[in-house]
Amino acid sequence: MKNLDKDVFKLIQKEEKRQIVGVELIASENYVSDSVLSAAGSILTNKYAEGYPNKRYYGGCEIIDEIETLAIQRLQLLFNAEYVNVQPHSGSQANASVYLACLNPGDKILGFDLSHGGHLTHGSPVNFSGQLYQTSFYGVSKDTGTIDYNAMRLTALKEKPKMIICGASAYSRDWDYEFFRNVADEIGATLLADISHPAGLIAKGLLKDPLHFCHIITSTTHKTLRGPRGGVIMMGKDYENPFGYKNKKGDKKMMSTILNSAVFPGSQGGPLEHIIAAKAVAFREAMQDHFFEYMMQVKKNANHLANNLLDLGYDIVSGGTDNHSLLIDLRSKEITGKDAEFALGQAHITVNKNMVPFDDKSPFITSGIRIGTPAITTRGLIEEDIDLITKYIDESIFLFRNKKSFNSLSKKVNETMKKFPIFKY
Ligand code: DSN
Repeated sequence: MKNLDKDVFKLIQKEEKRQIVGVELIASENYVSDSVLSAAGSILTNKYAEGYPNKRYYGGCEIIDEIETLAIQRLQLLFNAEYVNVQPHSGSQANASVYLACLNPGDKILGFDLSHGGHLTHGSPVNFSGQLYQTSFYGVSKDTGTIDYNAMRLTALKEKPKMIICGASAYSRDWDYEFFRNVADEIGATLLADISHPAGLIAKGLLKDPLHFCHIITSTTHKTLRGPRGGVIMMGKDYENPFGYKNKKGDKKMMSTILNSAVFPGSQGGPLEHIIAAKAVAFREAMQDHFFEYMMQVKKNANHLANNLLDLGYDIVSGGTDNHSLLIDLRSKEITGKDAEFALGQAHITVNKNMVPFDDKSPFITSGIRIGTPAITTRGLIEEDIDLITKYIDESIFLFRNKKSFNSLSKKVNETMKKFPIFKY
């Protein structure tokens, strides 16, 4: 390629190398296909298309309309959803749009506690969601590390939130959406499921389907779904105003219309049509049989890694995993999450430090690390390779605690990852 900006492209090449030589264990990351990358890097980035297909505020949108319509149709098929919006720039934007559609500032919401595995946009005081709305939280039980459903119900009955949010950033178990729906019905609340993390597993039927029970679903497209960075909103079969939704002026309107207006013009301007094209490509990939095999292997790898770590004396919150991720409580290993993240980084293994439920350390230090298998599974690692990764994780922590060099370990990690190229599909 001619005329590249050398400063930027040298850095992109360095980052590409980092992604190739290391073990990527951040639960929310993945490697997209060449086709997704090509669409995301295409000339579609040049086009403004405020509005929706066939209802745009700009000329020249005929082809863009076809692309966005493809993305919509494919996402509908993938999740068996009746309503979808593919325009949110991110999961946070998708959630912001849903709140704008359903809530007034000052209304009450009930979400999963960030320090137990929830997400910033589910009511954290440092996020707009905790500043615009009155928040209360549910969490996990200290004994089991799994959601305390009865306590959640009691909080809901006491606080009577207008919206209940299920979904998490660091929770390795499946969700009882039916229980949440019953509680929402008891108090007349709207039920939102943010499935950003497990979306790919849900699409392939490997976890419970929230579209049967939750009024509205939001997701990102770049985690287990393995698409470009972005967000979506969906509704299941009940979508055309079955819950007596009214807009904020009290007029009865279709929820789909209210949600579309909340995305554009409510909270976003021009959609990122290059990203919407890349979403369309990823949704098609996720409809293929090989994506089911991929998701199965992601689960097997996560489960295998959890069992290996348990055998080595690590504490896993909730004792294991149903999905693609696990949360390790490092307190028994006498290392903080921050130090463990650093130690693994020295060995070219990337994770993020993470609070564990009932953590006594700050979010900058933490007592845990979160690990996920979507990215390494994309590269082709299976159970026998996970045995090696487990050894590398354990060795990193040993080397850090004993102040030893990481040179030989990081070389072993790089050699291992050479066998698993990216962009092979
Ligand atoms: N920060 C993302 C994650 O890693 O889970 C969610 O926003």
